[in-house]
Amino acid sequence: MTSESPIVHYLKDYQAPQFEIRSVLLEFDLHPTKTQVINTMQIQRVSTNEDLVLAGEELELVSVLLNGQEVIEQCVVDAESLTIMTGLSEFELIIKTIISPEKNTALEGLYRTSGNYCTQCEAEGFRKITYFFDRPDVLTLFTTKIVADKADNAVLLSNGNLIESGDIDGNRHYAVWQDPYKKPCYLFALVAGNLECVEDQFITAEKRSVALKIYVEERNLDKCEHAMESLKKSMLWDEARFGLIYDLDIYMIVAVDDFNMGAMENKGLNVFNSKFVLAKPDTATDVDYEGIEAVIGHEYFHNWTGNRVTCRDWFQLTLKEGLTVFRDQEFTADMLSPAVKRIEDVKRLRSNQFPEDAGPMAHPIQPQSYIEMNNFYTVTVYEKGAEVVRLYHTLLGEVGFRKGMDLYFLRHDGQAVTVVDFRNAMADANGVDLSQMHAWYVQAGTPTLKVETLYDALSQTFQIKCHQYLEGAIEDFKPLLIPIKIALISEQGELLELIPDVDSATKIMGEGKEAVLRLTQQTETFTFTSIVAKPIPSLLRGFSAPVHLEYDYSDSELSLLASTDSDSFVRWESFQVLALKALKVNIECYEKGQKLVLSSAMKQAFSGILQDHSADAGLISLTITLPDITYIGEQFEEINVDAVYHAHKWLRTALAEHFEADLLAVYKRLNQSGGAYRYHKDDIASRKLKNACLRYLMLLPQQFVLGKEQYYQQENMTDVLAALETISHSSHADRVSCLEHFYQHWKNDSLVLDKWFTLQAASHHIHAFEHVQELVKHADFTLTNPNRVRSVLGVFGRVNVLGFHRKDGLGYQFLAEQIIQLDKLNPQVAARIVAPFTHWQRYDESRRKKMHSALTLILASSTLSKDVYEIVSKSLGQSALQG
Ligand code: B3K
Ligand code: ZN
Repeated sequence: MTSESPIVHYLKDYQAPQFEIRSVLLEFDLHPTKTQVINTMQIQRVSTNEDLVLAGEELELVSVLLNGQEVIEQCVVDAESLTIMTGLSEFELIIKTIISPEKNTALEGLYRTSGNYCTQCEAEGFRKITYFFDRPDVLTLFTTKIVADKADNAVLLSNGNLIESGDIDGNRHYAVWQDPYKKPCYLFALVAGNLECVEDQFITAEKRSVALKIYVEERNLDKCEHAMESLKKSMLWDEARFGLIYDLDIYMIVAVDDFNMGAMENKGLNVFNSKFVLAKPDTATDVDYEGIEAVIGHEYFHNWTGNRVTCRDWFQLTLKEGLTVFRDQEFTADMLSPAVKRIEDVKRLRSNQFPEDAGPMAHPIQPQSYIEMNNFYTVTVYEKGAEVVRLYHTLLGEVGFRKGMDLYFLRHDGQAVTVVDFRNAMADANGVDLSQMHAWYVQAGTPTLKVETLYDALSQTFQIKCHQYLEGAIEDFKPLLIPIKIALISEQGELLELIPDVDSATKIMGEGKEAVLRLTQQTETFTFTSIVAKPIPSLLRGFSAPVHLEYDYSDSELSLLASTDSDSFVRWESFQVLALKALKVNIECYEKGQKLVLSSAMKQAFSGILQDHSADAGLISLTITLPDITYIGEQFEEINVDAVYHAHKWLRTALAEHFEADLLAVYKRLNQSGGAYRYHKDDIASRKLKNACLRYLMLLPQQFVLGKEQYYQQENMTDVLAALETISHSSHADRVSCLEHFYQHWKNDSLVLDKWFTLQAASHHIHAFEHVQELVKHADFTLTNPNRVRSVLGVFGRVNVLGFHRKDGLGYQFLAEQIIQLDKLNPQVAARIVAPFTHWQRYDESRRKKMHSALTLILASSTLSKDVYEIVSKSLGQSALQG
């Protein structure tokens, strides 16, 4: 550890800022190893007499002028702060520091990427640029002057509007940017280098023209069209759906290759991982295209939900992230297929967030403490946070939700606020009491919703009894407000009219054939009348709350729902439950050494779905794809990796064998080559279904040629990669030559090369582990590029069940050693790679011990960052700092 006892930050300790910064002028003189930063702040005291303490790390302090007087001798400087003793109530402070962007491999603060300069400040990176109140509730007006060599830095960018620029001498030039909006320093950005730009414009609803500029390296100029289209669609969508209009005259996006996450919403100057900007049909898959549209939208939507209204402190992160994810989910749903999008989001939530919520890193969407804030940019804060925002939407309806959003902006534009302010706006705008929603913010864990039903033929009533609980939390469990969207279906598959009895009517929203049960107590019963025959309940339609649903459906009920329900989520889910049942049976068979079985219920449902020509191809593809291995594992207290892996593979192979002809027919119908690539929901859906069929067929050795032909014949990356992925899992003699062919073709395109690394790191090949050991020695592998690291080490730990969980523990040891090396360069990314280890207690005893040793090995590293320390120590239960 760098520091013996890491500081723990608690929400309960929050104190309002003691000083205000009226304005700040930042003057950068850029140099790879000696960038000078002059920070001139106009400061006003708010409190009585506290000393001025500014955050700062890894800065070389040159001078401190207080109202023009050098006071450096009277300052106290330590590794994390600068304290200035002064009793003045209003003063100017000028701090001069030197930093080295070139040496910054953590990619936080000001750093270099491909010879260009760029910044990343959220959450607490600004303190690596200059001494400042690096907290989101200190908002100020920024002016930024950048001076740099012309030859290496043709472009000089920062937030806001360019107000001045010019030459200094023959070799150097400068630019001055001014942001008219007050902002916290985490939204500051600077970019300089030799970049080219693609330009367009957007005319706002107020008829103002906004210049849109996407900056990339020259060789990537032909890959920006989709990003630009996505930006224009986002701007239009936010105006139409939320009445939110962009507020500056310029919107810039810069794509960089070395970036710790997806993108960053800096005011007027978004910095993006190039993965979420660059696309051409031959280099990017449908998933990439969709990711670009979603992330461009997400960062754009932050301009209102995040920038105009920001967070009071980092414990409120879900205020901007949960809300902005909800908004980007709705945007993608509107651009593509709402049904497919909802199911994909639920899948992601269950496979990533549910395990996090059940493990040692579990935390509420509003964490109560942290050591390193960057560790809390989690699926819980983001995705579960978005589900909680969706609860308001379900409870209030689109109109009520919009009223709440309008009031939120009316009250809080220009402020740094809390999740309670958001909830109050939603409640007040609709005249309702939403205080019970608080429990969703402070309680970790995925609640279980247990449903039982009772049909009484005599009174023709149908009772739905709902009970909620949280595993392990018996005494201090606070019942959550859970909206349960339902319908009742007759045995013929028809939706029934819902007529609640008098008691239930007050707790049920909606009328007609779909209703929302408002569960507010731990146990409640809802009764419907005039039901002439026992119905089948269609529960949690649209996945109306992030819970585990327990209801004892029979196989025939599941089959009926899977084939006829009008709610696509429930249709999909019913098949998934059937498949899970089948997998559980087979896992048990595998454990007992018995023969594995393909049940007739499974065959019937699979065949029904495959033959359903009326259904959306995207939905069919999602439905025929079995639950993923992580989600299956989650169903067991102790995960038997071998049994889960083998049962999963066996069942897929059995389905492929049984339905070979049908799968082949669908595959051939959809595998039309020729025709230009279109990013359109119908084309995406048919590629998705075709490749889902290919994945099954490639489990049969006699069908290998299909994948090989698709690989060599198709031109769009979606099809090429889907084929190569199936080839990479196989042990076929042509595997090596196909992978080599791809490498030779794409070795100079780093984003495509990432895909080549990913395929091999995820491979089910019997020697996958040895291959991964070779990959980290490959000339194109580097620990300094986060995308490359995630492609190999991230994928290996998360996806490669066979390699990572090798019985001899070598997979664990390998990853632990890589993490120790990576942590010295980039703690933020290293901490992410630890994630697969955090669930060590869920495995068999032998694996538990080996994973524990790997975690202990990491913890013993003499150079451990606080990022990795926090995750590892919490996983080992050595820290009392839970959530
Ligand atoms: N707000 C950034 C994430 C910053 C992560 C800092 N470790 C991107 C986003 O969520 O839009
Ligand atoms: Zn975000």
